[in-house]
Amino acid sequence: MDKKNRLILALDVTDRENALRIANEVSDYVDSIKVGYPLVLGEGLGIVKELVEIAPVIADFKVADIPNTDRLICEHVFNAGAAGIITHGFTGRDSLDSCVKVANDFGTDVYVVTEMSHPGGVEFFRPVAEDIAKMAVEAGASGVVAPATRPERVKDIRKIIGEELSIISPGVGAQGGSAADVIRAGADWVIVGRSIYNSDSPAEAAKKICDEMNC
Ligand code: O7M
Repeated sequence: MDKKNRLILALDVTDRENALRIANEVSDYVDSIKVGYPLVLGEGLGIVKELVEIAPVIADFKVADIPNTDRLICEHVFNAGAAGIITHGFTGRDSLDSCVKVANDFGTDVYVVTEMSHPGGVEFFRPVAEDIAKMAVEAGASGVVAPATRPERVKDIRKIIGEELSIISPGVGAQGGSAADVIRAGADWVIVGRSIYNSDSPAEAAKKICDEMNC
């Protein structure tokens, strides 16, 4: 993903019309659009094919299954035109390897969730987040997902993964995190949903976040 705006839109609206309107309005300010279950369950995987005409798409299916099922999910998503996929890591190295192999075949990216941004994200993830980050490096993932709500954890995870992998970081705005703080802590991109798509002017909201990050 080209690092121009450092902003990834989390497009968690559920209908095609709003999705395409918002994506078009913010396209100058985002490097990628993250699409997950809310929109794909609402409109089908075909929405990815439409959105890739506007910006590169990261498919957030938090893939977490046995290697064969993970492979099938990744193949579907990349055949639809997604440039990247988000996977869990707690399912183990063989499952992650399966996703990375498909991504390498397509020339696309895999991002692995380390610790989640919501309060419950510390309950089970905290003790294993750093091991998952190490595994992401060893498996050849493109990057990891780490919480903008806890910039100190982004710093910890950056130390583990080094400079080669990217950190994409959700939790800015609606969840209380600051874009500038988490970029300073070592994130490459912030992922922002509600603060943009619920705004009366998604473009202005996206521009404001970009300005905060000096991009
Ligand atoms: O800005 P928001 O809070 O409206 O949206 C944040 C988006 O990031 C939303 O799509 C979440 O599903 C996602 N997300 C988190 O909020 N926290 C996490 O720990 C991980 C993700 C995510 O994108 O995982 C890949």
